[in-house]
Amino acid sequence: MSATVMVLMGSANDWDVMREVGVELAKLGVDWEAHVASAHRSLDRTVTLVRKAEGAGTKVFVCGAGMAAHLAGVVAGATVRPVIGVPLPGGVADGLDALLSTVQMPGGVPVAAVSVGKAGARNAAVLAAQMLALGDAALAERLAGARATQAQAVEEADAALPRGGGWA
Ligand code: RP5
Repeated sequence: MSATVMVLMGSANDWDVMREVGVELAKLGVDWEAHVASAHRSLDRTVTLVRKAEGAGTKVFVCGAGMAAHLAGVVAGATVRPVIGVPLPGGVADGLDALLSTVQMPGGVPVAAVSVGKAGARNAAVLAAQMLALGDAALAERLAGARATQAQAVEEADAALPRGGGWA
């Protein structure tokens, strides 16, 4: 049995950003596992890993890559499970390059692209949880709770601002 969400990244250097996927999934009570698997440097192993995981119960794949970011697309070609791509900064155009690679999938092989970098890693986790919540009422409730907590934090930040004349 493999984890419900499999997090893949093209390089160990991507972990600083991609760990945010695990942090967010753990908060939502979704089990996950992470692997370094490169579309370019270890193609055969990547495809084998994905096919095995699909057979062993993984429901959603989250793939982070930078530069010529082909990992999410390669994974999408190897599975019919949903694939979410996180474009990572660091290339010559600092993430715009990876974003363009991630969003330009040919018709018939979708990758859901999220924001570049840490915000994208967080959003990939939330989006994966939202997909899983379609068949899991308890997870849907936890997602609603997380949204409420987030809204409350904005209210608290607003309330903490100094008002008229408080800047001196
Ligand atoms: C991509 O190339 C990886 O996802 C990483 O973001 C980038 C650079 O990899 P390293 O040279 O740092 O291992 O495949």
